[in-house]
Amino acid sequence: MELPRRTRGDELLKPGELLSLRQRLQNLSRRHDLTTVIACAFDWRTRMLPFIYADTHMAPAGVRSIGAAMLDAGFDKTRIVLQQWNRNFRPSQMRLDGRIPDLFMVSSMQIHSAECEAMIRDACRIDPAHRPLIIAGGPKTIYEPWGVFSADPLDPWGADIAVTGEEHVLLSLLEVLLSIRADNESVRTTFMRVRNSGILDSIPGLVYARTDREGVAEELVDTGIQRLLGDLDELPHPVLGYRLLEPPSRMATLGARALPADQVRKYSPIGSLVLTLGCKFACHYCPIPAYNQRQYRGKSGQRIAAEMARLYREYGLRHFFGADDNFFNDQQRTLEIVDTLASSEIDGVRIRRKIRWGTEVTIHDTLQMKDHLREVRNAGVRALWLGVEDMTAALIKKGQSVDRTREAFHLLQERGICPMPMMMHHDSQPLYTPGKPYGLLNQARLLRKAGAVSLQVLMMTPATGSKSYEDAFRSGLVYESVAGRRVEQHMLDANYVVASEHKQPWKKQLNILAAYLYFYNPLRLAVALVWPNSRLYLADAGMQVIGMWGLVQTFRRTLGWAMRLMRGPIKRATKVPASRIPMRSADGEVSSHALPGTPQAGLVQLNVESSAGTHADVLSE
Ligand code: B12
Ligand code: SF4
Repeated sequence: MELPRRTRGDELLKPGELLSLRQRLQNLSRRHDLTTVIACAFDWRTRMLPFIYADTHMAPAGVRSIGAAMLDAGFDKTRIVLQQWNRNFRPSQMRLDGRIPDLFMVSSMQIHSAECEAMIRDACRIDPAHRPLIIAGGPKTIYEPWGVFSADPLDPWGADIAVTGEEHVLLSLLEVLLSIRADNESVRTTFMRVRNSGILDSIPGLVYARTDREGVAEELVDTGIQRLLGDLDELPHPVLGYRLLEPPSRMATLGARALPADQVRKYSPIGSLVLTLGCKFACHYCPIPAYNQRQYRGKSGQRIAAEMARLYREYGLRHFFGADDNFFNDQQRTLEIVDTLASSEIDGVRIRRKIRWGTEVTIHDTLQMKDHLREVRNAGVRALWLGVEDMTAALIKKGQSVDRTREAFHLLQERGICPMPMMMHHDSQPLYTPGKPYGLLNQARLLRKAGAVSLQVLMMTPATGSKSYEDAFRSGLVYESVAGRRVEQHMLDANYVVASEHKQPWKKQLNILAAYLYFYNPLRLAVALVWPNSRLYLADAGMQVIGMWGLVQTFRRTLGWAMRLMRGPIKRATKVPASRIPMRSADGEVSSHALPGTPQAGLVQLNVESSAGTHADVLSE
């Protein structure tokens, strides 16, 4: 089920709204000496193809943006801890500026939920009198905010509040809390004092627990779907977030200082940057269009050029990854960005000579842009990840076909841009189809011949916040356990076969390994180096090395699962994984984030059918 859309015309913040909020907080922060730790949850069991290098060599933009917003607001005692770099970090032992922080924030994707929970539990070990205000956010809480709360009196733990939105939601929350914070009062005490007063209900994008018992949520109040920032130029500069990174270490505690500027590039050689957000397509398995409330948001070319130049100067960053959902989504906006970048300079030298970057696009939009791919390369673009999914469009039609995919790949190769296909394996796709382009290996071969430099093959897996999410559970497609092993959240990364109607699902698991092995192997590496057949041969060889390393990890992690799938039995899930804690909106109606099956606070039951615009219908009081 998709996130509901706000009333038409009320999806976006008013122009300038974030700027004035930032200004107000800058004034307010002078009276509050706050220390903040922002942790990025990372489950190491997810390390495998197709993201094996990027997952740890790119300081994530989510925590950096939140850190940048804090620093910009005037809270310079802020530290960002990445579990990717600090595996042993224990929130219960953290000290910043010699004291337990006032705020502890956690950011998590769904697949890193176990680590997110472990960190929150650990933070809850801090004596309540000194405990920081615990705020959870990021892609996990955007779709499943209840996942950071406990309803079990025998097992109390939980965040104080979940943010289901972006920077401005957090800053609005802080503005309210700091405006009413008494002298020497902890921020958490202020929060507890006002939580039940309804004062937070005017900030859309929050979910908090109403309770009288520490760590036990009796009901969750959802203030609704956030308003989105339309003009991303209003965001604080990303250079700020990099100043706050905790240096990599094996310690449970924090270092005395943040990572020095001259070390940033060593640990995070790729800089992820928000350029645009949103996508015009409506793939049933994708939550992105609904999350963005069908809006397409972006930064100006000038702002992007300035950000890249400053990040290059301050940290020596030369490689960037655009956090775009579909960078070519809107041709006019794309051209404005690439033309500006192509004509920009850093220290008198064209940007493309200093900076290389890549991002995500679709086949359809690449072909629409075919006359402009030279400008795209001149803007510094060297790699584009394309959602090919299934070349024959048997899974989803979004303007791709075998010929169109080939054409797009050839055009990109010709222009010196690496085409990086992202494929989706599904139940009806065989491993090999003689003479036809339908099989997975046939497509991997076609893509390779068309110039693909890397390969991503994921299994079709229900995504939270997507249109087809609940149907996958209701129809019995999704597994609960296989051969006695439960499907855990870290396995929802689409590398594991966890939702299938195939009679022999182990074949699907092995097909993915076979496709990767076909693509990444020592023979191809040798060919790439000895008989290069394109100008992109160095990138090709590099990707082969990373690919083989990742493939070893993928074998190690998923082969056992293939064996279990072979052995069985497979137990299927019967219910959508909804909140067990009752939820409601601030005015007592149905919560915007509740999935069907969620108990309604004060009411008996929610209908299991969803309806357009609302997540569930109230059956009875
Ligand atoms: C870049 C990217 C990656 C990179 C990440 C590298 C890195 N270290 O940064 C790579 C390529 C490695 C990657 C991999 C995967 N990704 Co990815 N990725 C993205 C992408 C395109 C951009 C992420 C980003 O930087 N966004 C910009 C930042 C600013 O946004 P943000 O992280 O959402 O943070 C904002 C808010 O969430 C909020 N927020 C975040 N944290 C916090 C914390 C607090 C306290 C608060 C208050 C607020 C808050 O404020 C932030 C500022 O606006 C997003 C889609 C998107 N456009 O966001 C998907 C996305 C994050 N990926 C997703 C997925 C599923 C994956 C994979 C599992 C892929 C797969 N198999 O399908 C793997 C996981 C790999 C791993 N082991 O972790 C999903 C996550 C869904 C979910 N519910 O968790 C997303 C959202 C795409 C989607 N389907 O919607 N990904
Ligand atoms: S094209 Fe990509 S981003 Fe757009 S809706 Fe489809 S899967 Fe999502």
